[in-house]
Amino acid sequence: MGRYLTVAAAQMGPGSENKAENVKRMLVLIKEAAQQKVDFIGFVELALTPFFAMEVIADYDHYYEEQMPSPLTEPLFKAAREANMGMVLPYAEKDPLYGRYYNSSIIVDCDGTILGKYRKTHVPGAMFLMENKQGPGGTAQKTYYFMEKRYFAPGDLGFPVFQSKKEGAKIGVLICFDRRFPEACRCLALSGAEVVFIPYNTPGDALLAGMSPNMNEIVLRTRAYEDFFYVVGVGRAGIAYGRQFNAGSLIAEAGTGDVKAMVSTDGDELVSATIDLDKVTAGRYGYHGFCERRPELYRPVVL
Ligand code: CDT
Repeated sequence: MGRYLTVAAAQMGPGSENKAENVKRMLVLIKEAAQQKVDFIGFVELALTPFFAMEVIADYDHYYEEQMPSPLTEPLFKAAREANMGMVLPYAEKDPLYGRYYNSSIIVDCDGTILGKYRKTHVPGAMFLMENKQGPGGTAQKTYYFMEKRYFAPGDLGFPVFQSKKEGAKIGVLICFDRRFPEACRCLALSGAEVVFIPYNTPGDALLAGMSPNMNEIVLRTRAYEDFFYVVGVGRAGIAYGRQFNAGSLIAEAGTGDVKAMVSTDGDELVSATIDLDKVTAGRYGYHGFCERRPELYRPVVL
């Protein structure tokens, strides 16, 4: 008898400035997930707001939540709990004690218990990105800043793994840019993560900056392959701030990187798949060779 879990990626189009509107759309996605008997649903990075890091904004305090659940998010907790569904809920966090801001995600179990929090570790900073494909020297090139460093401190919670009451599933979370760091993913694998939720906001310009338009899919599937966990990638879709966001939410198979499920639209869409958690440890320490690791030789990776 395996340990099976049905997981879902709740992709969302551009976020509204009205946070309650975003919550309404999320409730629709939870309702759909309940109909599909989903055990754990993952939302997109900064699900409660627009991806405001695309601009320099003077007044931004209103984007952040100081507590969870907050009055705004209580309906999400209630709907998920009533559907016996766990939830990965990414949001802009203000730590009231220190007044620091983080790009975070709360991890909520099927009975509404908060299992814990993850704070995005790798925060991308101001970068010049080319608006056209000609690159440096091109005539129509334009630059912009990717402003996350203005709005978020680097996460300080490491790479925790959370255990759900549902099948004892071991759940990890990385947020967007984090997925590009194999070290972060390997930390989760070595801590036993069986399924990793990866919410993201990837604007098209980031893909033009010398990257393949397939970058997101390649990275998500590669992490599932090399770290032998299931990946639930949850993307922002549609056009916002004049830029096309990547979409492409998918669920990738542990150990192979095969796509188990993928969205087909460029807007709000739920995609789900049933995963076999028992496959993970067996495969990781079996044919995938984790027992042959030589950490004594990997010192450069941690310096
Ligand atoms: N949100 C986020 O972390 N986006 C990064 C792009 C950074 S490069 C401008 C990503 O990896 O998609």
